Amino acid sequence: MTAPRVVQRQCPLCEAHCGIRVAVIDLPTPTVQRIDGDPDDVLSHGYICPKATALTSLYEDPDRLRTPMKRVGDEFVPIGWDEAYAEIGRRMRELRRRHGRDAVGLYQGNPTAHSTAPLAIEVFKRVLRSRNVFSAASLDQFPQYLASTLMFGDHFVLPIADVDRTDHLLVLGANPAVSNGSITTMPDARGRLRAIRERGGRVVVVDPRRTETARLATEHVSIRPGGDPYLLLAMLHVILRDGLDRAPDRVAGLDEIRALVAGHPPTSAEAATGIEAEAIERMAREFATAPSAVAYGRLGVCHHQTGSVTHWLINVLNAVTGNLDRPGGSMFPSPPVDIGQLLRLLWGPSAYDKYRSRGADLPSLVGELPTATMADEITRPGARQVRGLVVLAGNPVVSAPDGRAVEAAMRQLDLLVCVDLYLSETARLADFVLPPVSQLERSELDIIFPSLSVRNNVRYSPRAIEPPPASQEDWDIVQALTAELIGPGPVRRVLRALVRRFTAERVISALMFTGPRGPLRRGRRGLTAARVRRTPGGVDLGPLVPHLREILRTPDRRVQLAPRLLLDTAKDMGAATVDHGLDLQLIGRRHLRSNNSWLNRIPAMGKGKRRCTVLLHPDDAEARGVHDGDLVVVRSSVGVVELPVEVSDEMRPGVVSIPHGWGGDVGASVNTLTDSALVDGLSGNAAVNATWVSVAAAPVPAS
Ligand SMILES: Nc1nc2c(c(=O)[nH]1)N[C@H]1C(S)=C(S)[C@@H](COP(=O)(O)OP(=O)(O)OC[C@H]3O[C@@H](n4cnc5c(=O)[nH]c(N)nc54)[C@H](O)[C@@H]3O)O[C@H]1N2
Ligand SMILES: Nc1nc2c(c(=O)[nH]1)N[C@H]1C(S)=C(S)[C@@H](COP(=O)(O)OP(=O)(O)OC[C@H]3O[C@@H](n4cnc5c(=O)[nH]c(N)nc54)[C@H](O)[C@@H]3O)O[C@H]1N2
Ligand code: SF4
Ligand SMILES: [Mo]
Repeated sequence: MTAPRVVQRQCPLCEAHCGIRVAVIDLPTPTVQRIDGDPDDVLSHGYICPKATALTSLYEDPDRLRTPMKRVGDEFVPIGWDEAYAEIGRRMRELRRRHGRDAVGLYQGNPTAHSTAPLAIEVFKRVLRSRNVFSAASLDQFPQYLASTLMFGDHFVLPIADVDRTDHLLVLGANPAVSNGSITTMPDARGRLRAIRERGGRVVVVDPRRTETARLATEHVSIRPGGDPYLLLAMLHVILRDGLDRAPDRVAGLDEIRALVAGHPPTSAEAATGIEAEAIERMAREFATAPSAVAYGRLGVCHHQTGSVTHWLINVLNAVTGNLDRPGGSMFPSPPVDIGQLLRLLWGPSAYDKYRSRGADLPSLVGELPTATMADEITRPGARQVRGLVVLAGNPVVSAPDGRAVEAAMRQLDLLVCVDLYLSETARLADFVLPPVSQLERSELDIIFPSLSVRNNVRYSPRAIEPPPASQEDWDIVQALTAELIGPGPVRRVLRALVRRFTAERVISALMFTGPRGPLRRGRRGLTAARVRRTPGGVDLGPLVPHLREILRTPDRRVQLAPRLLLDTAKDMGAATVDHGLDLQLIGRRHLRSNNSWLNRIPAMGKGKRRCTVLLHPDDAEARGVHDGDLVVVRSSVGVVELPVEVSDEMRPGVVSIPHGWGGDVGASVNTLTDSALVDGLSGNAAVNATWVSVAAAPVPAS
């Protein structure tokens, strides 16, 4: 047997982008023999999680689509690429001709961020010029985008936790031990967190569940869901009251913050947080007096009606304690391609509230409407109604709140085109499904995650396996759809000719050449894409360095600590969410062996294993007469699901957890229970963790 060929690249399944080594035997047919961690990788140093092996399964899976499909009645039939494009193009153009440019919308899903596709997607959006653009970002990080827009002047100036150098990490609503970091790329988060403790630092995890991360921490603080902004206000109160602040000069608005938090002593936060005032006092002092400290928040705080306020307060806490833009604190990477600048070139400065959704009256952010309103924008008659939708690498039927309403809305569309590897719960409803090649069959130089990593770096992923001749990548599919939007004629001919020259690889080379580290600015020492492509394991560009002054986009070049909108909202914050007479608060979770809505369908990831369970505290279980393994009925104001219960004292009493991403064939979708009306009113982000439910033993089926 011939020795396998080994390709060093990254796993593009989650934000960690760990380096992997793919051993491939080419004959008689290309077969992946093994995937393991790449010790040469400059960021992950050999770490991988169990999901990396799913890449083999993804490549081999007979259920993965390999040809475009067209719906004929209730069936899907294979169709050629050209024929599919032509038909989709004709129908998109017809809808736009009859109903205007908003008639065709776009939903951009999470996996697009893990390829070069976003470059092509921005061009698609430019040509589409529809107000009906939605994405997974408003189910995820819109609060962070808005906080950055208002405080730093650009949504993509995103603070990153310098976990490798900090002395004190305060985690609010994130579980990096499972997620491996998000909007802070930190492969092997467990190792990095352990290292903080080993060097004498502290890790404090604020979470209603004693999570995998909490178990690694110095301290777990069990908070009531939604309590975080009150905790942060009270911590700021202590810090400013006791003169523990060290805010740098280039901030504006410290007096307004002082006035705001004066009215929020720790005792006033006890009810909303479920944390004793004394503990809050101590948390504040420990944070402020640590040599360096950083507060880091993610989905657990984004997914609340107070998402934007909380992310703002996290940034304020980092700033007033002198930890913004400082080693060991909250920092800003120096990537080789300035994504923010690129977006500004295409769209102008980060836009907020340029237009609003018709029904829920929510603001647009960076050219998108909140996905929580998508079903409504499809079903609500009127001039801007969505009649055709292109879904790129997304599964909103499972991932958006009130999934059943999304499904019903999808069925009502005149045209649904899904670009997906699988017949997902959403793609199943499509008129056309266009499948790109699988992850191992494409090459890419990642220009997104260097903007979000704990250490400056840039890495290349060559394809491990040659794709079949007539196959297409997301990049090609999006280009073709863009050409179809334009329609036949000279403009399209010119564009097509240009597109053939501007492959993703060439575009990225040019962006790097002209980028902040490229030869155009740095001369002969400049970093080129060619060098990155020649360097397996990637190019290490050193630790993060303070440079916020250079990237701030606020008019006065100062960090805005107290943007009026956030300040006013915080002054007005109600105490809790409406419980509809239900008695338990529902939160989400993730599992190391699954990824959002789709990896759990892949055989290698243990399809069907008992992971989609309701976690319930023993006291709550006892009160309801349910035992571990029993089936329970979970009811919200929106829907009902039936799932097995897992009794666990890792839950805070009064709080239950159901993992996100199940549904359809495996388990039940938590988004059957979530209400699309629950959003962070400022950013429009879905507030799925603000859901109230009841849990009861399922009726015993009659035998
Ligand atoms: N209740 C609740 N809801 C949530 C969350 C939660 O925590 N709780 N989390 C939210 C978050 S953070 C996110 S990011 C969203 C995710 O929401 P989405 O992006 O809508 O959903 P995904 O589950 O990521 O689905 C991705 C789809 O893309 C396909 N796919 C995978 N790789 C590729 C590729 O390379 N190209 C193409 N074309 N297709 C591909 C998959 O088969 C799958 O159907 O869900 C959100 N929804
Ligand atoms: N294995 C795996 N890794 C993933 C993913 C995956 O599906 N599987 N998805 C990827 C994606 S798209 C994303 S966006 C990231 C998400 O990355 P994370 O945000 O780190 O992941 P979550 O598990 O959603 O963590 C949210 C935490 O918030 C807690 N929480 C809920 N409500 C509250 C609250 O009110 N306050 C506080 N303080 N905590 C609360 C939950 O108990 C949970 O532990 O993970 C990425 N990585
Ligand atoms: S943590 Fe796992 S899924 Fe994420 S990039 Fe690393 S190996 Fe892939
Ligand atoms: Mo996400």
